[in-house]
Amino acid sequence: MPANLTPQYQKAEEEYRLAQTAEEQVACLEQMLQLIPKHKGTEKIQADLKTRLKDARIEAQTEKNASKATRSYRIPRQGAGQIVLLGAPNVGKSRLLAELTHAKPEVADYPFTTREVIPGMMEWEDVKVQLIDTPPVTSSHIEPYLLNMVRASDAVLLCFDGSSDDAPEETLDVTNQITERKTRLSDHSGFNEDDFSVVNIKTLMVITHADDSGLQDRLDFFHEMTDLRLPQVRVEFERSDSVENLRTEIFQLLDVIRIYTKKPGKPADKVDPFTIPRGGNVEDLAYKVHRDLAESLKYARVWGESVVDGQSVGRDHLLCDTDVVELHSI
Ligand SMILES: Nc1nc2c(ncn2[C@@H]2O[C@H](COP(=O)(O)OP(=O)(O)O)[C@@H](O)[C@H]2O)c(=O)[nH]1
Ligand SMILES: [Mg+2]
Repeated sequence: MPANLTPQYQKAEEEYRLAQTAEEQVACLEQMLQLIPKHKGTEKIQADLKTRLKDARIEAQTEKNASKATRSYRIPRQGAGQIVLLGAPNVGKSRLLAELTHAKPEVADYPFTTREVIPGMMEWEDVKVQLIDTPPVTSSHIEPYLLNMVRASDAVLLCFDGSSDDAPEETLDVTNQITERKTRLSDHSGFNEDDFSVVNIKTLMVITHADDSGLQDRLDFFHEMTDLRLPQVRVEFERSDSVENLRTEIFQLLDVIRIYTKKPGKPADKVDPFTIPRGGNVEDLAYKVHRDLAESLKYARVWGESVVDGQSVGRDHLLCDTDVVELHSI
C-alpha cells in the first residue's frame, strides 16, 4: 500500500536528515510522527520512526552528559549549505579548501597530511557555502565519524586525481567504503523512498589536475570498474579561471535561490540573502527566517521578476532567485 507522504512530511524528513545533534533529531522525529498520514500504508514507517525517536532520546541524553571532546566532530552548519570533501590521499582536497576559502589546511605532496576535519567558507557572489576538508579514505580505513557527517550534509565533492594512475582504483575504494554503509553517492539528496535506512547524497566528482593528458583514460578506466555515474567538473588549481569555474559549479550543486528580506517602509537588506531550495515558496523563506514566523505568517509582499513590484502573495507563492520579500504576520 502506498504511503502517500505529504510535502510537509517530506520537508520534515529532509530536516531530520540534516539534523546535527540528537536533540535536533528528537524534535524532527516528533514532528514527523505528528505529520505522517495515519493509515495502514504508513504503519511500518510509523513503527520505524518510533524506534528512531527512542534511540535519539537516549543519544540526546548521552550527548548532554558527554565531554566536549567527544562531540567535537560535529561542525555547526553555516551559510547556504554544508558540503563535505571526500577522496583518497593526495587528490587535492586540502588544496581545494585552500583555493576556495580563507581556511589554511596543510597542503602537501605526501599522503595523510590531513588528519582532522577542517571547515571553511566559500564565497560565491553574495552567498557563502561551507566546505569541509576531511582525512583521506582508503580501502582499509575510513574515519568512523565521516559517515554521519556525509549523511547529514547537503552534498559531497568526490575528488579524483586526474594525474594519477592509481586514481581509478583508489576512488573506487572510497565509493565502496561509503556505499557499504547504506549511503549512496547520487544525483540527489534524501532518504531512499523504499528503504528508510539508506541515504542518498548529491555528489559532484571533482577531477583535479585537469590538464593532464592521461586524464580521460583514467576516467574511462574508473567507469569500466563501476556503474556509478556522477556529474563531473574538472579543475586545474594552477589556473584561476578553472578555480572560479569550480566555485560556480559548487554553488550550483546546492540548487538554492537567494532571497533578500526587507522590513515594511525600509529598503531591502541586499547584503546577506537567505537561501531556500529552488522551487521553494514564501513559507520556506519564513521558516528560514524564524520557525515561529512560518506559523504566524499571514501574507508577504514581493518585489522581483515573477511579480508586479510590491504584490501581496500567500504562503504558497513560489519565489525566484534575488526576489525581495517583506513578511507580514499581522
Ligand atoms: N598542479 C596541480 N597540483 C595539484 C592539483 N590538485 C592538487 N595538487 C597538488 O597535489 C598535492 C596533494 O594535494 P592535497 O590538497 O594536499 O591533497 P589531499 O591529501 O587530498 O588533501 C599538493 O601538492 C597539491 O598542491 C591540481 O589541480 N593541479
Ligand atoms: Mg589533505
